[in-house]
Amino acid sequence: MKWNRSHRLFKKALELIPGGVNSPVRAFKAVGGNPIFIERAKGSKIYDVDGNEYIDYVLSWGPMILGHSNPRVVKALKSAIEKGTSYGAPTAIETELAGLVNKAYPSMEKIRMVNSGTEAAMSAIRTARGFTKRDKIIKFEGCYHGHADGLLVKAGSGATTFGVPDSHGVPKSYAKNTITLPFNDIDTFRKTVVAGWREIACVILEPVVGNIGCVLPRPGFLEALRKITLKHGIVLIFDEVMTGFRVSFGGAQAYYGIKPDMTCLGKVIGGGLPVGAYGGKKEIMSLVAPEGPVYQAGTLSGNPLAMTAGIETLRILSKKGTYDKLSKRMQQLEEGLKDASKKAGIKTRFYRAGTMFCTYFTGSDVYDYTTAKRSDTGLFARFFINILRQGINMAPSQFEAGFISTAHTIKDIDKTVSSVYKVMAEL
Ligand code: KE4
Repeated sequence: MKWNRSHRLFKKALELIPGGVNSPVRAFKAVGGNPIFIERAKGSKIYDVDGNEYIDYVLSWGPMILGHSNPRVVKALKSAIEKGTSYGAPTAIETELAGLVNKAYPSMEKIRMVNSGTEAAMSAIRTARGFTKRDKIIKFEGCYHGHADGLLVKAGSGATTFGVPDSHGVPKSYAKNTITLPFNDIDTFRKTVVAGWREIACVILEPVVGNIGCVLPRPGFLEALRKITLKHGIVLIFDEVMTGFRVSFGGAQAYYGIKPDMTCLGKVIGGGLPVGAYGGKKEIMSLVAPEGPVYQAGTLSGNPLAMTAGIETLRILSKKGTYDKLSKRMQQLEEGLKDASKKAGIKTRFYRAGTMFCTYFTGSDVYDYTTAKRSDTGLFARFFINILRQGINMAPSQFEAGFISTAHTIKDIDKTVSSVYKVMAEL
């Protein structure tokens, strides 16, 4: 497989863009080699500038749940773009998308659209602080909620991948209001809350942690979080930017039956265009400007193109049978990947939640940041570059989730499984 054009483009990008990329995880730093540059994408496939075709399990880190260039989404965007790209004034389609989100996430009684998951998480936290008049927040090790200063403390995703879970440039005064606890450890959580609840505004978590791979909540963990936060007047924020419409149509909150006070969304609800959203109880969200004193704003928030792509995507996802098909496909992939690593004699642990998954290169269970970090990242890196050569595009980090789409066919799954076996057998 040749990557000459990608290498030339990367060299040029390095002169103008930090690390040659506009988001660190794309840089292949954790797996070695240079990133491939993409030319186009269609359905379950992406094509790089050297003409190579890949079955795509990154799917833009989650948004492309219908696969790339879904015909109905493209058609809707084409007609929307004819009417202009941004007005800086309210439109009916913002209310329409808010309505579709509210129907799928009834806990989100009021919703504010923003432009990224980072904006959603930071704004939700500011609102929770305004509501409780408390300053501290609790997050969990390995959870990633975007790159707002106070959240880059033991963060997941690229921050874990590159070993900078505590980013430079974040003043100690910011980080001191962030309490970071081990995920799935309810005793430590309970002790922390009992000792300091008067100062704690909110708890924010990924209910399934997609930013250290795919770490599932232990039975009872989410329920206990809900009970303890309710008791102490602490706002429970589910960051479902990744799990939203991925774990199920109603996200992790529907799947696990937990009603958070606030939710962050992103990715899928923009159908691949820049979007984020935060929302929750009316009494909390009524504090958000201009209704209340918590300020938050955005030039392109509720952008007509992002709203259009999001509406079309949710309309298709809400069609009966869509998630049955996705879960059947996911099941086939899970069985195949587990079988391939067993036959190849490679110790792995596979976890999935709905249509997101992760294969850890480890022989022991993974249930939090520490156990995820025990994975053999060197072996993963060798696996990654070789499976890429087989035309399978996986996330370029052991600490990221993989995703499937409605466009992935059984033929894609069969090819993926046979390629994984071939590569693993040669590791
Ligand atoms: P964005 O600001 O990247 O739109 O969203 C931040 C964010 C917030 N919350 C969760 C649970 C997230 O997963 C993310 C972003 N996810 C990463 C992938 N692990 C985005 C990929 C990247 O950083 O390039």
